[in-house]
Amino acid sequence: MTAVPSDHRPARRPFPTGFAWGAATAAYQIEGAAAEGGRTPSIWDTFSHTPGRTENGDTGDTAVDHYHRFREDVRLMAGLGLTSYRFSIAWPRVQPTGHGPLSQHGLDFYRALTDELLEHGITPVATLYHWDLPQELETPPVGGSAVGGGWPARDTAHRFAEYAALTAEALGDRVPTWITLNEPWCSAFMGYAAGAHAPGRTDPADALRAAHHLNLGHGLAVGALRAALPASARISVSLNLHAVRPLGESPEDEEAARRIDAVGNRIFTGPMLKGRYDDDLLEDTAHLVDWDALVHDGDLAETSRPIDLLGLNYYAPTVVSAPAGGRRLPREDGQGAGSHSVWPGAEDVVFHRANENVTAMGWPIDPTGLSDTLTALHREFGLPLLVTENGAAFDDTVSPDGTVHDPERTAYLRGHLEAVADAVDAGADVRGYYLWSLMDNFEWGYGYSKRFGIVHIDYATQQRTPKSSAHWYAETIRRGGLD
Ligand code: IFM
Repeated sequence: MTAVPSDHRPARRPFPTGFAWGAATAAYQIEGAAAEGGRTPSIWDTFSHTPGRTENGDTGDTAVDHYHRFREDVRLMAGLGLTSYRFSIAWPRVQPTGHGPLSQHGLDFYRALTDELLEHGITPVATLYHWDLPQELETPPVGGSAVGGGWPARDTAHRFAEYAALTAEALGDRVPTWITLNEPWCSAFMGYAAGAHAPGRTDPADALRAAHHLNLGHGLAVGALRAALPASARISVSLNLHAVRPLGESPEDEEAARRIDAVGNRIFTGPMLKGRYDDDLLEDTAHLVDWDALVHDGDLAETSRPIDLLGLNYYAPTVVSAPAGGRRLPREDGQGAGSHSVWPGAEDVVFHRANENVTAMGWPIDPTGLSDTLTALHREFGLPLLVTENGAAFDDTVSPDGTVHDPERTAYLRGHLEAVADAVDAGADVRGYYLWSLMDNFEWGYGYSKRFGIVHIDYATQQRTPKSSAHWYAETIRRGGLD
């Protein structure tokens, strides 16, 4: 990367000493090399290769070829001055069948990546699960085997803990911070209720089962990680908590917000951080799933094993109001109002999207949701916090001189770092910020049509070009805070 001009001014809003200035990515979104080194298909390979599932039929087969270009990418990170990098480990690359021994080939890739990071003074943060379940664990079990059925099946939680233990034993000497799951809400509800994410299933009861088994898998993995890692290791989870706001002040709108908070947020924070599912959540979803049968004795002690840091992924607030004409009674079969809704038990709640001041995803730009959520998490749980994702997609263009000028992204990042500073001022112990994303990449169902990176990718040549937001971020890091 070319040298970044610096005006040597000190930060007006300095961040705490030791604050991690990071960027985040995920394996399927960047690695490519989908069939190399013994990697087997994940549910996202199957889903993206199914016609009609992703924009333009895009897949992660090649992505941004990070598997072969990781050294160049680490040099880019070092040039920006990143102090930490959050990546995810592809489960089907290190444990191709989803059970049994690990692949040395797969581990070698992550050993080389983490060595390269450490040599450049960048602290690795590894996420164990960013949505790429080995396909063999999703395919229904055959011949009396317990393995398969995806996250609605209890066995998958145990498979995840086994994978976590083996991976931590292999890489624990070089990775100080481990994140169990990324955005389990998306895995459960986008994957098994709405069908918009892999594996593309649309059964609200299965989505709730998946949510519990993700909670269980998280807790079992925390136990396994503690046993495998040095005492100094830190363990976390990344939740995309919805900053839910009622549209108006009516009790009906407040009730709509309560319902979304229950199935959007507390379905994970409850079991993970308090050892319980709240009664209102159980009541809202009782017509869909038998919670007494789903949650076994001892499960909630597992799900709530203590973690060291809580990771928050934040992009935009969620504004809701009461269903027009009043709440619709659920049907016994869970179908009816929005049968492919991503909100089981709250299908009739009305969501309000903004038309102005939005990103290319149509997501409203409102950093107050970030400061509010960080402050609320600090008050409720008292844990050290990380912002493990935050960023924006815009329709970037390359100028004739080859540069990419993205002032909207810089403004977004600046506004959200201000929000982090506000939360710190209010007492929240925020230890780091990982912007999403280091590079443009495969944005799931949107394929390559949405660009979140601070580094532009020319997908035809794989050329990397830091955008103006990258230069701004580098200067912010150098200064240790906001100008
Ligand atoms: O690209 C995703 C990421 O994989 C998970 N969090 C949200 C990002 C933007 O949609």
